Amino acid sequence: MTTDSPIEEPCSILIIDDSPTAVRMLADMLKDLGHITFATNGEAGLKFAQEIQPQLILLDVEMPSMNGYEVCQRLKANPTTSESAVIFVTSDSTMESEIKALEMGAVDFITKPLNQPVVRARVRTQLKLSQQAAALSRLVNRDELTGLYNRRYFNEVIESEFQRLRRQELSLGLAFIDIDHFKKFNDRYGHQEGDRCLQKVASSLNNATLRSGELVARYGGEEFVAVLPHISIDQVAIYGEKLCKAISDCGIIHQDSEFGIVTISVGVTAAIPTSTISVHQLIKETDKALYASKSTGRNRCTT
Ligand code: GH3
Ligand code: MG
Ligand code: MG
Ligand code: MG
Ligand code: MG
Repeated sequence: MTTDSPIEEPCSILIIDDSPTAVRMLADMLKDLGHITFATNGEAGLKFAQEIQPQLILLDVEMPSMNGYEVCQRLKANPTTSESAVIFVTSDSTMESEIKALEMGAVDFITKPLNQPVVRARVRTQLKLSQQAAALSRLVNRDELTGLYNRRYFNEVIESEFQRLRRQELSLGLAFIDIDHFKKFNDRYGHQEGDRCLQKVASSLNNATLRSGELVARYGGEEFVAVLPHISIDQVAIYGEKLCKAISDCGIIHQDSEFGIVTISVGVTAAIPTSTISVHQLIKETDKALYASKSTGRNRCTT
């Protein structure tokens, strides 16, 4: 990795500094490296960071009302903003303040007066690192064929959501989704067409799952799973019906199915997690509901 090699993907950089002159200088130095936004106080900076979730934040230390250290602390404490890399930019060049900044989770520390090549080199390095981290996280958490989250990530989310909703005494919904007669689809149309069908189904399921906090994953093969926090059993049943309709509306021809098109069967459950039920039981219940959909005719949702 060299500092002048191109940055591959569009990056977003947020500058938080109370001096408009400093903002202008930094923006000018970095304008070709990404999309630049700025805020001239900590509160506005936090709000922007939450909205745009930038790869990189250049953060001034001395600012009225909320200083850079406090801003950094809040950024790191909030899961929506904690992944953004923070570089402190300050005229305080003492060792103590550098240590303090790094201890707060900053990845680098640049002192004023600003030296353009140094600023650019350090910013490029962080942008590259953040791109590599994003690529790695895609590899670990996503399914290659469909782009959906994979089973590994689902396992992680269902465990943490189960614990969170147990503490909050709120309901957790789960949906299992299985394509009907998919073996026959492959047999007639070929494996490549089968892959394209999986991609279409995956994207329709994803589009039908819009609320924040909800997630659809590929569980394996032609099976998918959705995690739906704060949902009642009635609502989760409506969601399951909506999925069935979304897939049949795609109208993917399947001559060897009794419906003439590709359909799915869905099983759903919802429960408030307690100490007497486990994630494993919730999954088993949902799987049982899916099996009921299969054995009573397919292309339907069962609770
Ligand atoms: P049912 O309606 O009972 O669910 O029947 P089914 O044929 O869908 O179920 P079965 O479990 O018998 O077959 C699943 C098929 O899914 C078999 C397998 O070849 C196919 N499959 C699994 N993963 C992939 C994939 O990544 N690509 C393709 N093209 N096919 C896949
Ligand atoms: Mg300042
Ligand atoms: Mg299956
Ligand atoms: Mg199937
Ligand atoms: Mg099977």
